[in-house]
Amino acid sequence: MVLDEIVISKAIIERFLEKLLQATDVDVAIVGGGPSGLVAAYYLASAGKKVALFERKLSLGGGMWGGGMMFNEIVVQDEAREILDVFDIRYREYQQGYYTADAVLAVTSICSQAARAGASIFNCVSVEDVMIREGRVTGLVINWSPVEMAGLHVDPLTIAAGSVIDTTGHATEVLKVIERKADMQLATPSGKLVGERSMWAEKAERLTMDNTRQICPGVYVAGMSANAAFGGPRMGPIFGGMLLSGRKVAELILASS
Ligand code: 48F
Repeated sequence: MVLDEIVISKAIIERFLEKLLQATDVDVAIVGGGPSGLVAAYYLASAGKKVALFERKLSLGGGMWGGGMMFNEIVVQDEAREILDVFDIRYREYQQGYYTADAVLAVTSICSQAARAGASIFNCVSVEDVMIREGRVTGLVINWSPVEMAGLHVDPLTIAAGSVIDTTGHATEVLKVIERKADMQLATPSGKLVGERSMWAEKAERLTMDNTRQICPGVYVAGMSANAAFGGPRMGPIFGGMLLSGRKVAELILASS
């Protein structure tokens, strides 16, 4: 067989366009491919939802690759151990209630299961805005990350979504756009973004679950973004809350549809 570069190019272009066309109208659009977004994508796609996940960076996994300070091990507490089992991530007990897992194994396992479950994952794509109709977020405005990075004057494209999840981590990027541009109250006491507080792992892990919820019509928030939105503290390199939050947001969306 003689390999033809043009066939290779056409194969990539056609197959990618199929994927992108499919993603122009989804049940759930997830912004951010860190642990919480990927876990949510897995549970939603496994339940038969049409899911697209957009990640700004070339690599998925968000803040999980680097463990703590680039020591690529993560800590997961007892409550979230069952999620490590779901994704077949090997772990070891460090001391009672604390488990460690290899960060690379954790990211690749969750990512692989999300993709196998049928979620369409778009890396190198940034969400720069939302679409709003009658007081509800109904879609996302997307562009290539290199366009954003180079500051090129290139208009984006838009996709429709039944629900949007902000799993952008510390940045709360979708919520910031909504606060800045839309006449919409968030479900915080002030109706505005509160912003994250300094490190307190115990409190933060608990609050991550409480703060995982619908935050305005059409938009849910999960992971570190949920804590930042509601004024919860950061938790550092313990990842049980992120995994449980990803599952919780999927359950909330499934229960509402
Ligand atoms: O930060 P990130 O890993 O969020 P997470 O799932 O997990 C947080 C932990 O990693 C850690 C922690 C506790 O253990 O505090 O930080 O809540 O992943 C967020 C992802 O969203 C991407 C970003 O590149 C990262 O990979 N992202 C952020 N803004 C956008 C985006 C955007 N506008 N469009 C697309 N992707």
